Amino acid sequence: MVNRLSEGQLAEFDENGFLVVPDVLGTAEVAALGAEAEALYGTDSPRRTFEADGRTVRAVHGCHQIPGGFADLVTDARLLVPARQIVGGDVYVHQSKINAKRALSGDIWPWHQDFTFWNREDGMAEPRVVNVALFLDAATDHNGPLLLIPGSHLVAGTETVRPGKKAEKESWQAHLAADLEYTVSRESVARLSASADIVSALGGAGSLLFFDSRIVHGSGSNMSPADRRMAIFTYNSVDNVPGAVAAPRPDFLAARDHSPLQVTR
Ligand code: 6CS
Ligand code: FE
Repeated sequence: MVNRLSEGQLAEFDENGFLVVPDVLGTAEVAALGAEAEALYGTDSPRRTFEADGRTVRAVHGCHQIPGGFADLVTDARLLVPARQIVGGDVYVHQSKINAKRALSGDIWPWHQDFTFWNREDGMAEPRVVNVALFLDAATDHNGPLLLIPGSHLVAGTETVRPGKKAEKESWQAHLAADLEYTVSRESVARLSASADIVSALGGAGSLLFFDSRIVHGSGSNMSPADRRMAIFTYNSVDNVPGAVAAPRPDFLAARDHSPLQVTR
């Protein structure tokens, strides 16, 4: 079937915990999505988060829930078919976001594992979930590319739960800031990167990055005059729907619609 990952690509993903597939979406498609991202960044909403300066947009969440290009993208075969292959079966989108990593101001994402957040905050039991990221801008050495440690998704005991400062407004915002509550310790990062060099996920706009929910990753600040916007869709198995939690996070962080997605284009 068209859009399926090859056996070799799946093997690379299983071994490293991530896979970059270049040039999946075309220039015009990406430009249209980029314009929609700017409109979302400019719309006042609790979905939006800001950098520490309080005015530079850091991300907007739940873009797949808003009618438009990102909602259409989640059932595009180029994303959904590989996501189903990796997860193994029917999936829905647990979470989506467009990280802005703005030019000369986008702040860091400390080393962390995504599954820790979805397990601890949303009640997701198993890592039967995959991130599919679309590069809206080229990711270069200079604009804060995503950094990953190959194979770290297979190493147990890397998570560190550091009681972070709770955001003034709501605790869920503590998990979206540059000062994360759940990070991976310096010692773990040193140990993991001693056995596998840190990789920068570089690629042109329109590339896809698939990454495992347990892989240790992070990103530095953007030192370039170019944004590094990235839309990330978290496809979860319909057999792994989160259980009840004491303090459910907003729908735009932990989607309540778990209906299995079907390819629409
Ligand atoms: O809390 C969350 O769900 C988000 N926080 C981080 C740092 N990564 C996973 C997820 O996007
Ligand atoms: Fe992350």
